[in-house]
Amino acid sequence: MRKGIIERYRAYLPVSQQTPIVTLGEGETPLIEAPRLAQHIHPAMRLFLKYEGVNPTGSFKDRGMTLAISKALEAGSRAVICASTGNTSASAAAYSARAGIRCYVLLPHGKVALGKLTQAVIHGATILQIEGNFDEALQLVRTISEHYPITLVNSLNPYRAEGQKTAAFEICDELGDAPDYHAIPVGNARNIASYWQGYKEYHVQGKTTRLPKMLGFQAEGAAPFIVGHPIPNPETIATAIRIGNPAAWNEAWSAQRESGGLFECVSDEEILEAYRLLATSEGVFAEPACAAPIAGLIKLARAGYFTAPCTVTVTLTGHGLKDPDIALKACHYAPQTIPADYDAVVRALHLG
Ligand code: AN7
Repeated sequence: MRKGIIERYRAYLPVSQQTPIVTLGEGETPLIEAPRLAQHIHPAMRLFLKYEGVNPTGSFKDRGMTLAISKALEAGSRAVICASTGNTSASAAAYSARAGIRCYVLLPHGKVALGKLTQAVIHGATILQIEGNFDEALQLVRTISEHYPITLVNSLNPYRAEGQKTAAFEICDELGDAPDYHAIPVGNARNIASYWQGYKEYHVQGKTTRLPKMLGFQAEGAAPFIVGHPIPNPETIATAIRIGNPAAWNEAWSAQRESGGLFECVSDEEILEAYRLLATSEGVFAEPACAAPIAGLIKLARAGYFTAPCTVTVTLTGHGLKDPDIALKACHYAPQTIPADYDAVVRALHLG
């Protein structure tokens, strides 16, 4: 049975025997080697995909949410609130239902993938869509959590980061050491900081011999780390990372600086191309935001960034089924309907 990340990594997490554990069996996600994709990117690269889409609610958010909700319950909280581009709200809604507490959600109107919205609805969250973007929603829920006894479960909640660092532990446990590079999509920027924290903790404990360079990738239209300051109107097809004012600004820069990594951005076209490439060449379906680091690795390799043989891990943060509309559009799918007839099928398949 999957114990969940709190039981698995209890020694590294701020829990006690008194903490009520709210879990859905998150973590232990597959680390999938991707030889075809690696060959496409750089012949001397070994590439591994950390497929976080198979977490209970379909994204990496569950690692932080199990801890945030458990600690909220321990503190006697009866309600939580978050702003979200979709995955945080899906996870918060599910873990709140599991814990038997209320969940309030603020979403940017019209900019949340249907699968994610559906999850918040089915788990019984109270949902409001605001006429504004994620950054504005986050500001609102921060203020509300200061005025009412409602726990904020956005990644400003320190337990979120603690839970999310366990993905780095799993990678090291499986590879036997840290990778040379870790590539990851960046939105509010907590996850890149959490991974870096996880890699550092394992290194200090003597579990690994090295630290990876952290490579953070943003969409061109939502790339505050590339322009060097927050931006007011972020825009990208990868709605998960449609964020202009990252909350973990300083921590993410520290991860980049300390690790000797970098931030880079890719266009929506490059994202969609990498998104299809991942699905067709490796059989892995991840949501568009996850294609940003794949597209980014392709871009870096073309620029000659990778010279020696290296091991690269990529976090695929969310499941592709979250956003089927984009997938069908990206593939220009046009249904072909034919008679239920043997000859018609053979003809339509160009077999005879
Ligand atoms: C699939 O759900 O911010 O850089 O409100 O859903 O830690 O913010 C989601 C972010 C990457 C970026 N990939 O992670 C939210 C939200 C996916 C995501 C990110 C998100 P951070």
